[in-house]
Amino acid sequence: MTNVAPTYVSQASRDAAQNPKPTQDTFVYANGATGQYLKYNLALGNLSTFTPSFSTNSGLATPLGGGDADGDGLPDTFENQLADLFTPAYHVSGGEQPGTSFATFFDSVPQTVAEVFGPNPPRSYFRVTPMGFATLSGTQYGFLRIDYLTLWNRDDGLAVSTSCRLQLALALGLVGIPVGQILDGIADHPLDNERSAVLVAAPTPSPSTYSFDPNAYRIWSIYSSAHENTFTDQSMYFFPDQPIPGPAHVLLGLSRAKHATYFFNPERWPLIPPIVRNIVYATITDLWLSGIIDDLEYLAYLFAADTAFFSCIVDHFQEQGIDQYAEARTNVGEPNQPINGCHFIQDPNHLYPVLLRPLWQLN
Ligand SMILES: [Ca+2]
Ligand SMILES: [Ca+2]
Repeated sequence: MTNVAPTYVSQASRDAAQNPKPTQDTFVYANGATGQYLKYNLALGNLSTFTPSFSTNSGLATPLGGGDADGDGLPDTFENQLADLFTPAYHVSGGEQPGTSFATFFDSVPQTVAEVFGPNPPRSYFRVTPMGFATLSGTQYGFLRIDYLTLWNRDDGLAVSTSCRLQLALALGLVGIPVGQILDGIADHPLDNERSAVLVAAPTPSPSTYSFDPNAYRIWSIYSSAHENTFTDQSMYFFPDQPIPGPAHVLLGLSRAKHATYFFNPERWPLIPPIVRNIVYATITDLWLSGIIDDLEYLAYLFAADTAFFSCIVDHFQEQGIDQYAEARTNVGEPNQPINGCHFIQDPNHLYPVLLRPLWQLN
């Protein structure tokens, strides 16, 4: 008797779905200000190749201030100008629940919502912080990290039906992963601090001194945070072939309800990590090959895995057809020296550890 796997009608679609191609075209728009976009290619490990797009004019002047209010050695004026040169343009998903919006917060801990705005246009906060120096090809560069925060009053959670829960439990039960923790991680909750970040660098005007000329800086890497530090973490890094001069504004998609940040349209983007999905499919095949499950059970397990991975536990996004710069952009200062009424970033259960978490390491 030969082992021939029973035909499964959605095999092809499953294979395609395991390596979904982000819909690049979704983010190529004519910009009202300049009509210009620059494109960069990248290959990102086991993720699909995709092409972030950039526009070149944020169209909003950032208020300037003197001094160095957050005490990090970078003048306020410079921080604001630099952040403005690279501020993202956001595609905010349609279909948010009424009342779910970008928020401002009281100048205190714990982080507490003061007012809500939008979600159109978005509202953002940023932090510019020194990272150190590195010498490449005989030129010393000063590196800065810019966090761009999109802070919501709440996360409405991923809608997971009872049927979806059962399919997920069936699929993950095969490999001994309890679903409770995953479902907790994608459940609704008050507050929703999301972000992207940019690593920029400029040649130093003198040894180990940062340039305070914003126009001298270029993007070396971009980070998009999605379900950061959870089982379903989909955060990604983009490393351009050549550093990107400003002004350059990466276009980001913010998923519905969860507000995860992507370089592309994340509609139906699978959240269960590829390695877990592959182990589940391999296990199903092994069980069938060794005769532990019969043809019917084999198909039932495949159906459960397909449904759970590619229909249930996925992000959602409704394109509104516009990319928008944040209407208000506020410099939060540093975690240990907040400015502009942003002491809420010191909440130890929310932004404080997030802002201190390293995103890039200089060698
Ligand atoms: Ca400063
Ligand atoms: Ca700063």
